[in-house]
Amino acid sequence: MGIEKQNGFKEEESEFLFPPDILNKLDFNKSPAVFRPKISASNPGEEWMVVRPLQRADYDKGFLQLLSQLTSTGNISRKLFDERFTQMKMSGGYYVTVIEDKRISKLIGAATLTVEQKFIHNCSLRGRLEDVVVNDTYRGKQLGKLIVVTVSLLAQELGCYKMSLDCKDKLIKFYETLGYKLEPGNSNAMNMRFEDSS
Ligand code: 16G
Repeated sequence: MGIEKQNGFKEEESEFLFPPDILNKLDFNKSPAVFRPKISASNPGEEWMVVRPLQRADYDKGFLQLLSQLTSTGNISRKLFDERFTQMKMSGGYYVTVIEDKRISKLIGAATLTVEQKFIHNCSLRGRLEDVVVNDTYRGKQLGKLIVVTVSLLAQELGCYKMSLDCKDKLIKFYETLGYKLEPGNSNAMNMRFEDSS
């Protein structure tokens, strides 16, 4: 099935936001995270699970419902989703990565790597870990670890000199086990909010 665009251009719903191969090549031995049992992006532990880039069709696979477990998503129409997907793909630097339960065609985990281009550090790149969410009915399958380590290794693979995140205080310990550190004197996240929510 395809989506008919206004300009008549047909885009496949299976279209990926970024090439999937790069995820399967990630070397999980490079991460300080300990997995018991051992799993990775290419071998997530269950044959019904897959770790892959976001697809256009994920609008129908509960992507937004999953994100709403993290924060407010607002009311996003298919058209709006589709436009944002296209913009992210065209601009590059957006690596929205998901875990799907293929038995029910539903997304059960997601995390985003965004890559910022810099002048500093010899025109380097900085990664940001964003919008990490796992469906809590899938507890005990190491999915939080799996999705965060996947995008963190991806940042390293893409040449980022560091990867940053902000999170709730209660999650600090979790991220520390995956290699993130509160840097002494340099660990504050500050926000200026321009809207209540939407
Ligand atoms: C957390 C998320 C951030 C997300 C924000 C949404 C991680 C590591 N951090 O800080 O990515 O955008 O929550 O909260 O997932 P907000 O709606 O209050 O901005």
